[in-house]
Amino acid sequence: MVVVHHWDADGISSAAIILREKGRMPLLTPPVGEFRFDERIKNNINSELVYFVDLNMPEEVVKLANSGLFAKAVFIDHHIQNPIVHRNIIYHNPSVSRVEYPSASFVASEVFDHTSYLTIIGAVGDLGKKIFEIENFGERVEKIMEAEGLKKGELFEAVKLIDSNYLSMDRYGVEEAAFFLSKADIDDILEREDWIRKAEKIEKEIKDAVNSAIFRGEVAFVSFNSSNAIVSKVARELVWNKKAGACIAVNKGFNGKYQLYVRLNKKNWRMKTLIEKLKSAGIKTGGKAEVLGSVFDANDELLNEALRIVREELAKMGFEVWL
Ligand SMILES: [Mn+2]
Repeated sequence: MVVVHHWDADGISSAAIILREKGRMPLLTPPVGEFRFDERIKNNINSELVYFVDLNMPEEVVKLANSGLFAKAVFIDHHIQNPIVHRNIIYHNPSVSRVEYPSASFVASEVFDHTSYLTIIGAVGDLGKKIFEIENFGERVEKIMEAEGLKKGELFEAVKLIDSNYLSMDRYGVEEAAFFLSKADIDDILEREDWIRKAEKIEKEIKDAVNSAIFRGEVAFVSFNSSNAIVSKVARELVWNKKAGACIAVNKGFNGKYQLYVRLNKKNWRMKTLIEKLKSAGIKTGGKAEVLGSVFDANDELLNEALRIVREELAKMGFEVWL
């Protein structure tokens, strides 16, 4: 058996639940930040049974199944997606048929009849403090907290430490984290010195970037150099806490690549056209109504073209254009 899991706290805690219930087995995560199965995964899932957890990649899993790399798979997820119907895949995702689940860790806990702090760590990881306001699940989280003697602060801290692995782009660290959680209790997490150091470094980088942002009117612009995957956190901070109407964040030090990230505040959720325009310009971009992210080769011409498009579209939304 093998587990393939998402790199965030939800994927890691869900994988740990499977190890606790099914015994020790190898753990694999995709290249951090990329939703694809690379050669390393394809070469290591040649087995009787593969668990795919918290990876919103049903089509890709079906492709793997059809290529005969494994005998059977169990697919556990909570993202809204096209359900899998395949003779070799057992599909668990209540979000597509019953009620939306906040995390894969809740789905895995039900599939394996498991309850522990791992059940709620994934939900706190995916939703933050919003989880406590979600019908039914909020109360379920509080019940488990009470039974396990956990405080909210401890959960938030543990999530931060677990997520320091993917934020620092440490793929092996992510996989080791899932194994560690399969044996650890929450105090062991809170005491992991190496994770504490990683998280501190990341927090400082985020803070420095946020403080270096330039505001003009409603628009915040920030450019920084970081090998860590912090750009989305920087933009969130600027829009959610520093009250920017729109934030444009550029990371020119992302391991040989450039990252461009744009986030809009709630009043201005209409990013669709901008995403399409960047894509048509040949800039790999993903996103939704309020947010977009691009990553491309470190090339100033491409960046300037991307920024020109961003400027143009933000002006159409009524933002003052000054870049
Ligand atoms: Mn998740």
